[in-house]
Amino acid sequence: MTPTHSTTHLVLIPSYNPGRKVLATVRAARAQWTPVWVVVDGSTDGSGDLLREEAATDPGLRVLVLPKNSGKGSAVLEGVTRAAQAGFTHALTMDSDGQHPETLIPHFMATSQAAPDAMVLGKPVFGPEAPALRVNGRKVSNAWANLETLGMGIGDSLYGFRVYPIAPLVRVMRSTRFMRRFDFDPEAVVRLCWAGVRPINVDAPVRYFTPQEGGVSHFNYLRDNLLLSWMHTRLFAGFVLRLPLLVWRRVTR
Ligand SMILES: Nc1nc2c(ncn2[C@@H]2O[C@H](COP(=O)(O)OP(=O)(O)O)[C@@H](O)[C@H]2O)c(=O)[nH]1
Ligand SMILES: [Mg+2]
Repeated sequence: MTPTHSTTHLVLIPSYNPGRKVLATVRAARAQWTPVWVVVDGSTDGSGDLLREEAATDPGLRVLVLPKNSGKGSAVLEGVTRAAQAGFTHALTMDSDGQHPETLIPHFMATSQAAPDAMVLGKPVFGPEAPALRVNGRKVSNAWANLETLGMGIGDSLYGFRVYPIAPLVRVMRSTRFMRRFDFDPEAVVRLCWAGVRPINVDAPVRYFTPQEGGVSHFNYLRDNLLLSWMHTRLFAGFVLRLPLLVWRRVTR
């Protein structure tokens, strides 16, 4: 199969110490799409060199390196800023650790190309192996996100498998110094909804691997839940300020 080539839509993979699945993940994405860019976020596990070697023989792959770990949001912002300079208008973000369904890249891209003003959000379909703590934890974040947007239709606030229109994403990110780490995914959807970017939800399986299978997560239950709670507190305040606008949009739609 030849990967679909695009000059408007790229695949963007933020990557921090991703474990041994990274190369297979990037190759699987490359089998679906050209180009694929990886942002190595200050990784210290040798994956940066591995990816650079791969890019040396694959012109469809580009590797950007941040010298210091700066967080998922920062890595995505670096990637989309450079992508915009290169003329791209949309980015499909996905994880570097094999958890996301690479085979759905063309379908997500086609959905975005048919509705370029919208964002295409993956709606996770969990297998039986998904940890209950993560599955239930996101229900809380989803309830907040839907309240903060007055039910504009966010199917899932946390899943990182998404297509973003780059210009509004860069605009909302530049408007705040937050959403640079694990708070990126939920804050991005909420702020983009506020900016009038409509969500389209598409089902997408998510896989969880055991450490024996090469599964790696940098999610830290206490640290990241505190980060998310603080984020929703901020977003709730933003919601109250925007309430008249959101109500107005609702009634005029
Ligand atoms: N946690 C974390 N992930 C990062 C960072 N920078 C980039 N990423 C990437 O963001 C994605 C999600 O991270 P991960 O630890 O797998 O979180 P989880 O899938 O929610 O358990 C992966 O592709 C990471 O490599 C960072 O500083 N911290
Ligand atoms: Mg992961």
